[in-house]
Amino acid sequence: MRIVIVGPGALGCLLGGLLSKKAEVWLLDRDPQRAERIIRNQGISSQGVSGSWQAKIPATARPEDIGDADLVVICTKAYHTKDAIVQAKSLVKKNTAVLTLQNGLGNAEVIAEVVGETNVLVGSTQQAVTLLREAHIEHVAKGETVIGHLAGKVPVSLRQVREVFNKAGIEARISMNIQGVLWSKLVINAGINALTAVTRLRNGELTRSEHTAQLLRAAVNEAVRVAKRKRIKLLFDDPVTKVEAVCEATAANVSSMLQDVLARRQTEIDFINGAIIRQGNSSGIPVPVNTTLYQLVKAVESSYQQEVPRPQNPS
Ligand code: KPL
Repeated sequence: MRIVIVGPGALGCLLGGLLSKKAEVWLLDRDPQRAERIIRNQGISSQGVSGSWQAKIPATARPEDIGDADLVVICTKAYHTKDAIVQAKSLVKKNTAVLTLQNGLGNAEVIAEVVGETNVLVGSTQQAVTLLREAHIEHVAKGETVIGHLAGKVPVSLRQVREVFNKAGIEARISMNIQGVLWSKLVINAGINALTAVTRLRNGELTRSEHTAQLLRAAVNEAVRVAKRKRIKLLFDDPVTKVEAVCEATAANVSSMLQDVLARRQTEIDFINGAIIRQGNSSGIPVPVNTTLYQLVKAVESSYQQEVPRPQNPS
């Protein structure tokens, strides 16, 4: 099976490295210089819960170097989805599955606009991984990956993807309730990501202070009210307890949004708390805490240049 991972970020590197033990894997990058550096530096290296490993994976910014693919996994930031699938389009043939494991809502629909709904698989993963430096990751915690088909079918490709993931040690299962899967991850991200980005805390710290714990609960409860109004069937009965458990399970992790803020990058806030706000507005559910978190992250993101530096010798 030829697998192309689009986007060598934290998750892309993890999946690429693990899958390369069981399949032919390529990395497709939008940045040709970074792709060259990845090849020159012998691929991807990782430390953490899956042990220390290195994976020599070919990387390129030119899809024509690859030919075609059996599986394309989109691992870019949500705001790069359109560019990523346009770049990868020539790899997608009649039987190619295109899987999105990105955060937030709307990625699968953007992909389907470019390659058609039939080939699109959607999923969500609870793997916690940090990009320490280019192509070097820390695998902080393992977690289940749930996949499904955008139109609710079970094409052969879905079973094949589950099989190759499981063989590579990436625990995966198929769900017919894919909207529930996406919304469940959205609720988790809405509770954790923005709050860690604003406070600069690791996931595990959020439940240790009553102040952040209260905000987490409020953000989660708002998101759940929106989901219920939209008749989404979440994967857990007690969402607050679930999100607190994710904080514990990924206690040492720097959330993807905090990683973005620390690197002074654009965040995925528009696709997470921003999505809750849009869906809340269209269903008449007030979401004041999500709105405040959204505004705060937007303020941080738009003012990296204006940050007051830490004093050299604080007294
Ligand atoms: O998905 C995550 C993220 O950081 O984006 C969680 C589950 C919060 C793990 O850090």
